[in-house]
Amino acid sequence: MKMKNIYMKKGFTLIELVMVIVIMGILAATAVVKINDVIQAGRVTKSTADVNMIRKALMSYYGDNAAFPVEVAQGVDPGLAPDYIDAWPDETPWNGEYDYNYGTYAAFNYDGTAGNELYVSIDQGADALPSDIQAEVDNLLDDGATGAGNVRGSGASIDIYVAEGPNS
Ligand SMILES: [Ca+2]
Ligand SMILES: [Ca+2]
Repeated sequence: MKMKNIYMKKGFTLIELVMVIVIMGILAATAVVKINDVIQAGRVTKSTADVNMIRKALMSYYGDNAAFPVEVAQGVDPGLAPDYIDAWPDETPWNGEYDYNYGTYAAFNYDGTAGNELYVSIDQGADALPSDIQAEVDNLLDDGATGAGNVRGSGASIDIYVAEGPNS
């Protein structure tokens, strides 16, 4: 009895210690989840801003040239800088590249003319671009459904329909 009193006065009981450790673990896990949410939300915001900038630049390009740029490889500026944008964005927030595409995309063929669809892809890089994040990007730019509409998820990338028309 005497021993127990001394022990309790000196510090925590084992049960208290276990409870503290469990609570700290829960708090730490919650903090990690929240930090990850904040990081992903920032990436979604940045990528949609980049896409909107590219989209606007392409429409200005069309206004001046009555045509869209020809197809280029992933990560390559199709000719928008320096007149329409300062520079083609180096990378997506997921460490991938933006990809300007001029070609055929059956789901985006709205005018019935095959091969003149214009779309920008946010390609997956070193960091994963999971389907729930793709849906968040889609939600900001389109309808939130990655299998329909003007923004679609296609495995590792998100494709954003821009327009259809002749190229230069
Ligand atoms: Ca078409
Ligand atoms: Ca969509």
